Amino acid sequence: MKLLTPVLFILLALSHNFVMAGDDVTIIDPYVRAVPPGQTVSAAFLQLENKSAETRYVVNATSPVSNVVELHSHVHENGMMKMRQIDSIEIPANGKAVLEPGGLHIMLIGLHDALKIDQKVSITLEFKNGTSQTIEAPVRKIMMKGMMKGKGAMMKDMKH
Ligand SMILES: [Cu+2]
Repeated sequence: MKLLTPVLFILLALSHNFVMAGDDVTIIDPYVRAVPPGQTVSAAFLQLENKSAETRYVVNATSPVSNVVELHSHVHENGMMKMRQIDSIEIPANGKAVLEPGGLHIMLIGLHDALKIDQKVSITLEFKNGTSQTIEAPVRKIMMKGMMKGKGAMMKDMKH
C-alpha cells in the first residue's frame, strides 16, 4: 500500500499531462433544446474555452441521435434572422466561443427518436488539429423570451 500511492500519483500526473497536451479546449455547460413530439430538428448549445495560445476550430460534429449534424450560425438578412451552415467555429486563443439560442449552434437534423427532458445526448466535436471530444449534453426546455411573453398574455386573456 505504501508503494502504491506514489505510483498512482505518477500515473495520474502522466495521464493528466497527456490529456492537457491533446486537448486544451474545455466544453462548458452543453445542452440540447427539447422539441415538441414530431419535430425532427433540434439544436445543441455549449461554450468552448480555449486555454491554449493558438486559435482552435471546431470543424465537424456528429451524434447518434440524428441523421445529420451541422454547425450553424444565425445571420440577419433583410431584417430576418436566418440560419446558415458554417464550415467551422472559431475559438480564439485564450478565449471562448459561445453557442447559444439566436447565435452559433450545433444543428441536429433528422432526429431518430423524440428527445426526452434530461436525456443525455452524445455529441462528438472534431477539431481542426485532429483531436476530438465527446460530450453528454442533457435535453433542456428552452423558453424564448418572445414565447414567454406570448404565453403570459394568453394566460392573462384566459382569466378575463
Ligand atoms: Cu440551425
